[in-house]
Amino acid sequence: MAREATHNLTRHWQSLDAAHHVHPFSDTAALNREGVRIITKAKGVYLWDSEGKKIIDGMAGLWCVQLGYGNSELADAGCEALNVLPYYNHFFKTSNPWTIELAAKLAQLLPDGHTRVLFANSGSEANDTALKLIRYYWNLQRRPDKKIHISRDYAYHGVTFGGASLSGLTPMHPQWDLPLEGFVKVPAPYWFGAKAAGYGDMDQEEFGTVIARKLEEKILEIGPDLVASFSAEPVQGAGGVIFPPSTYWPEVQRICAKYDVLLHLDEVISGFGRLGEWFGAGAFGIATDIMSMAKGLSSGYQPISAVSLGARMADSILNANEELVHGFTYSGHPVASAVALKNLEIMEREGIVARVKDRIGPNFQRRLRELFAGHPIVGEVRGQGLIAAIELVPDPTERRFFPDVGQVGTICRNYCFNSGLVSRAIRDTMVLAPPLVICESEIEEILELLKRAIDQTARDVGKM
Ligand code: PXG
Repeated sequence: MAREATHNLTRHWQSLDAAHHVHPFSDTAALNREGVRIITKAKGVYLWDSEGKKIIDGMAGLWCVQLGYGNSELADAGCEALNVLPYYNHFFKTSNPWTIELAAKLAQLLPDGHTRVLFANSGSEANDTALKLIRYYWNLQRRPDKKIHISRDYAYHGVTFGGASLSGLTPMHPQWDLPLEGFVKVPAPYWFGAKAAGYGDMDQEEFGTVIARKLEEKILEIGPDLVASFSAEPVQGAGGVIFPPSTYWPEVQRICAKYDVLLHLDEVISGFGRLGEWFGAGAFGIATDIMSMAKGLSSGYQPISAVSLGARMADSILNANEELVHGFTYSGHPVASAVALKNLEIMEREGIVARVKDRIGPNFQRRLRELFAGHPIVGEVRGQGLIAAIELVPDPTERRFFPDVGQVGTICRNYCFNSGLVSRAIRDTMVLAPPLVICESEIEEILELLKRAIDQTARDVGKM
């Protein structure tokens, strides 16, 4: 397409978008004054917009494109299913080969005991499904009073009534009168923010234990007989890439076991290799009763999610001798299943997870730390595998935030975006989670653009 024609199309699409399309998590009126950027194609770790500008995607879409864009094997797998069986469901004593094989493949990859999966179409649906199964489990145990769902500040578990109620990002609630009754929060194990939150100068290990014990205090305050579950991301993603101290997960597991509280892991971001293990459960040694997964399951090529049941829940639910009154029109969609199955096959064949663990992940983490050591506005670099956070602060010797939280992050994010790098700013924390197939030179390209953006930001705020 000639550049001029493409440019005209940009205006055309922008005006149609402004007239008819309401965007997620956006002020649509403000966005329309600015005009959206229209992404027209993608390959590997790169995107192109309708003006022909090339952009490097440091976020793998929304933390999901594990195999990068333009993988023709994934496209072919989807195409084949579209041609052979574009739709059929699992409601009427039926199934299809792709969904069956996907379930069996997941059972191989999932943590011990997780041999049963239910499918849905998004992370939010997976989490709502998980909440319903948790309720059902306790009803089957004849403990119907166990109904309270505990989760954490800064958690992101989706936008449906259940998912948003579980979420601990407070701006997600007031527009919708959420959270629903029965959803309770405890603090996040956010060590970098601990001093500002009034926890003093505790070291990371002590802080991890203190925050885990907040869960115990909350369970005791509510009454263990009323608490159904604790839901958590192994590493909190959209809440700011919060890595728990090493003491946190062992203590949380002890507490859940002691008070008979089901542990629900949300692996929507941490699953499928992001941390250099198949699941965050493996990365942190967490034994879990129920898990939600989505995003990287299909590398984002198709909307598909799953919930897996550990032995305890599966035994109870599958021996209930009654119909499980739940399921979506598109649960285990053949096309989405075919793509997810191929995605897992490629990840295994190419050793993607081991590559993140042993080579590209450690290199990415080392280079980030080297690059920002001693930087005048970088307070911390944290991460593992191919996920990382860079805290922008007024004084790197103190764990203290800029006064108008979010402003500096937005400045930096805009510099990134304008220079052709997609990075996320969460409050004043810059976040990277590139496709797992990224190579060394592409990492260097991202780091160079990010460094330049952070330098420019430092100059803007008078720190450089
Ligand atoms: N759990 C976690 C841990 C997530 O990160 C969901 C559940 C919900 O998934 P669905 O498929 O319903 O969106 C998510 C999604 C961001 C961003 O800006 C993050 C997500 C979604 C949209 C934006 O970081 N995570």
